[in-house]
Amino acid sequence: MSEETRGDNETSDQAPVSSSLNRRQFLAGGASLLAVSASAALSGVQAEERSEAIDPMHVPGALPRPYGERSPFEKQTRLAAGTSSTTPLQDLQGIITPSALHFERHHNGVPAIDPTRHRLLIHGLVDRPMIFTLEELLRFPSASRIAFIECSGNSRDGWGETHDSTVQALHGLTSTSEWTGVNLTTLLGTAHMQPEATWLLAEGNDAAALARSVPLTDEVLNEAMVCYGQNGEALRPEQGYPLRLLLPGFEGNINVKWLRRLKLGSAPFMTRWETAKYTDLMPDGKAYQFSLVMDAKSVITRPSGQQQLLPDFHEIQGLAWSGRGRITAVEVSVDAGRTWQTARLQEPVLPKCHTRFRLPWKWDGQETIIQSRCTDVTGYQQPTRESLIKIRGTQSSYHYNGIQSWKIERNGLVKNVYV
Ligand SMILES: Nc1nc2c(c(=O)[nH]1)N[C@H]1C(S)=C(S)[C@@H](COP(=O)(O)O)O[C@H]1N2
Ligand SMILES: [Mo]
Repeated sequence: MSEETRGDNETSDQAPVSSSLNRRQFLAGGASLLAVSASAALSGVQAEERSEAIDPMHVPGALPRPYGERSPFEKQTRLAAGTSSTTPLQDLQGIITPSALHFERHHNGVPAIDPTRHRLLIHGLVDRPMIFTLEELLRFPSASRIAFIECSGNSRDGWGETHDSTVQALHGLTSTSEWTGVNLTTLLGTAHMQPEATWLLAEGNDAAALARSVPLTDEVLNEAMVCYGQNGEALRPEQGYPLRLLLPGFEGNINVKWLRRLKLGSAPFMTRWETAKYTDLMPDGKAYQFSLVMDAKSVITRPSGQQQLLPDFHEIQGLAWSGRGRITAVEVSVDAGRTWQTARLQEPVLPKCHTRFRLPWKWDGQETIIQSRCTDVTGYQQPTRESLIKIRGTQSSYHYNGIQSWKIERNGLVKNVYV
């Protein structure tokens, strides 16, 4: 290959192997890649020649495959703890969470559901009780919406003592997908919902039989969807395959997965999920029920807990979201909250959706604390931990949205701290 051609290729999609990589390490790490992706192209080539063939410009690449996998060099994963797993927020790009990394929360495991046998029942205060197959639902006019889902227990460690942790472990019970399905009102119209209907019971087809009451406010009627699609394909089993309720901005648990039943009523159904669980204990011993909307929250994802920085240029990045609508501003402090700078919001900025923010920063190597705080379309500003606890006390398990503080130590290590 001539030098000119090589020059052209260096600016093409296929970047040359970095010369700073230790060749031996690279070959060792690349062995499995070769075995997996280039095996067809390389069959019959001797082992030594394979090592030489690692230069992607000198060997034909892998052939097309029916269902894609990420590069074997990419290692970020969900982090499972009991019946939930967290999204690696520190590794995400843009605003969409890959389906394979969407956080999971299930109260009694992920059911295996045959979509041809799955049914959705709509009954209660309707003139025409209906049972839908998935095939029938797929024939209704469809809608798509990019929205975050967040478990109300996300960030719950904030109610307790501070401890060394990562952004994934602390705040990773939230993810964003493009959801596709049928608007709830379309189905309620088909079943002829009666005017007295003001609440909806949504029940899942899993061993937890999770069931929650949904108030039929204008907002819910305008935005709720019965979804079968996620990021361009069918829902993942973990996200409710083959059907889930989507209530943008509402706490995770009311986005009922493996949806089998919608019952219309004129009062909340008071399931155990809204009495024994998912209430917020206040300092006076009373509990809030039906605290359904997720308030605005933001968190710096890079740099974040347990990462290590060099005193150099960095782009601070993070995510902000609000269950009440669009994020209108994110401010970042690099001096423990004394001064705040406006971060740039990366398009698209969508309502009830993760919004990425960015701010260039040169770390001078001095110990400091970095924070972000967001404002949503209602004018609500994310509170400090102190002001949140002043009102809510520390007995809550849910709906923690205080400002996250990351301390940068002199050695560059990033620690979760309270200020
Ligand atoms: N049927 C059913 N739906 C469910 C759950 C469940 O256990 N069973 N968990 C809920 C909880 S607590 C949350 S936070 C969200 C999580 O959605 P995800 O697993 O798709 O991220 O699903 C909700 N829907
Ligand atoms: Mo949850």
